[in-house]
Amino acid sequence: MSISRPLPLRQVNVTDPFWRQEVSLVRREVIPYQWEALNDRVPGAAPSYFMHNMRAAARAVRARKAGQYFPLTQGVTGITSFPPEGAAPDPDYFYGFVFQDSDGYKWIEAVSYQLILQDDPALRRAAQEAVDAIREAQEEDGYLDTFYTLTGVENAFTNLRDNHELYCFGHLTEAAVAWKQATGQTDLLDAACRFAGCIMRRFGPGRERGCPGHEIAEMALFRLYEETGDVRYRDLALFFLDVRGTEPSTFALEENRRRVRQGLPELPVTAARYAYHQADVPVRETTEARGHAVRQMYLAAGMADAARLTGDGEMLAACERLWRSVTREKLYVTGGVGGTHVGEAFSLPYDLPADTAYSETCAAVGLCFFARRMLELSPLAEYADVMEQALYNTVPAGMAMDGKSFFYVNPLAADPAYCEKDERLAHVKAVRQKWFPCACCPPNIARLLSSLGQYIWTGTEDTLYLHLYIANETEARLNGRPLSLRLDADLTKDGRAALTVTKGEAEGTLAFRVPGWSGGKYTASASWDEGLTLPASPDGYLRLTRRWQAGDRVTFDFPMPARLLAAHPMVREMTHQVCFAKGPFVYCAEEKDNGPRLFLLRVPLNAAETAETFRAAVAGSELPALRVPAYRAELPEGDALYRPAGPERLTETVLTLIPYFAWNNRGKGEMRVWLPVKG
Ligand code: FUB
Ligand code: ZN
Repeated sequence: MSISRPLPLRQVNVTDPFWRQEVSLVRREVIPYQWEALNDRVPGAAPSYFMHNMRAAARAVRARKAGQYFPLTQGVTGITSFPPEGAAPDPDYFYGFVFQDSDGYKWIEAVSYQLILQDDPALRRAAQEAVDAIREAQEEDGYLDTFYTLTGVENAFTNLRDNHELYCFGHLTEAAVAWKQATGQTDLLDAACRFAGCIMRRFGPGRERGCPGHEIAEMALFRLYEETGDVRYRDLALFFLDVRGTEPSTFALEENRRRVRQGLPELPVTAARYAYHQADVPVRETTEARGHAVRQMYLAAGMADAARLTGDGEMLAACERLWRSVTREKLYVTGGVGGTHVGEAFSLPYDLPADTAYSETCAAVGLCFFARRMLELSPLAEYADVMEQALYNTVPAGMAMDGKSFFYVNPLAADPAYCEKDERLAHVKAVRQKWFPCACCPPNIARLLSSLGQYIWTGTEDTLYLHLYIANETEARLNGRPLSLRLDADLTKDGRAALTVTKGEAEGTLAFRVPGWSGGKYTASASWDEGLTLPASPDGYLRLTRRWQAGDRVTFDFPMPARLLAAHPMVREMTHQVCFAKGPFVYCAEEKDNGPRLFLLRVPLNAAETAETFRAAVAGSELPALRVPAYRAELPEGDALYRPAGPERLTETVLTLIPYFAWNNRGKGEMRVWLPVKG
């Protein structure tokens, strides 16, 4: 393993025309909007109850400390609590999902990254208000989870499988580290460490066995360890990983304890029942991505951190198997994961339906976490290819181009007439939503995009790896010496990229990924050698070692023609269908450009060669678009449902395709990524 690490966010200024717009959209629209949502001030949107719960929990903590009575929240069913229909919320009650705290934590994390990029006193004040509210909601022993504080803190840690308090802890910790890095303040970090202390008094080597039902605490604890240097956090993360999937299942044991209290018979304690939670086998024995997709991706990211920090070869091998399972059998062409809405989960290998897809935005965000960590372990271009696939397609699809509404589920085909009427498609929304009762996705997009700079480069002492062609200015170090770099690129236009050393002098290697979409073809030239020949290493990176100095410039041209893609024949939902891609963008057809009944379109197999590229105006932005000669099947005469098979009658048409992420920004209508091939 040759470990590389992301360059600090502060040192990477994203200048890319496309991504700068996305990152500033998050700052301008999404973050202020989410603050309103967290305060339940968005008319017509589902209330978040985040600040409501924090304030109620703070009153409960104060009251109990003063020996006063505080009413417990009544009416909790399963993992949610809502006011009765038509009733006003009780100010002292917990509302929302059991993991509602995490929405605000993710928001603070996103704000922190934005503050690192550029200070903003108003934003900092809003985040400070949230931080103060969180600290006030913390119990004296460090416990911090408004659900249990308000429903009965004596039940804390009794249902790790379903009730997410370790998940909330994980998000709190991610936020706390980011907040410290942004502001230098340790207020939230102290809260996270006190909560960690409370968790460690209960769980850990020699104490109770247990692990999170929804992963994230693992990667958060590793981050806390790296921030503080306190090895107890690393060891707790390793403990959670080691307990997971071992016998007897801790989830089964805790369930039996609950059942005994309810007078119910005990159930078998075998781990095999917990594939949904990735707790059916020990993590080092994992062979397949399974269960809840976000959980699986967060676990994989935590496992990759463990491999990096401990050099554990078995853990690394498990990460590699998971990677292969996801990318060879379970990945949508749009970089989404999660083939079934049943349990928001990975489905069987090759089961990747387009219209009933789940492809949760959070799961694509989680895939980026996993991919970036795999890149840290070994710079393989395919890790960056997949990260890019998620980043340019499903992740931005989760957010409207005005930053004001969001998709949770990201189908690859949608027909509003069906989404709105067919129960089987109840999870697929025909239009983006202002907010969700379970609002995990919007703040996840915000935190990923706000920290985008951390996905572009990683570095070792003597090598800087450029993984993504996102234009940026970077203050890096190479063999201990500072080097300022500028990358010019705009993948919405073409595959040209230029890396210029703007300041400094240092000896070492710059390694440039050859994007998978270029088909391994490229030309390169350098300011000191116009006809530079630079063979890619087997890992897919072009390496240049020299004494770099201001004025050095390397340019690349990665061919970016329109491509027609087919799925592996085992993907039965895509039989005889194709989709278009150009560079990192996957394209889709929308009703707005192509009329209704998109399923009647037929694409000739030479369509990519005849495709014409143009810039289309979509929701006020200029986007790369394609015009492709194609066909539309005519409806036959008569109303017979079946007829003797024969050639279809086709009419010539011209297909217009826009990037998938931009669909549904021009009103409601049909959309398809995969289109039938002309027979
Ligand atoms: O359970 C917490 C989050 O809510 C998950 O990551 C999402 O899939 C949604 O269920
Ligand atoms: Zn989500």
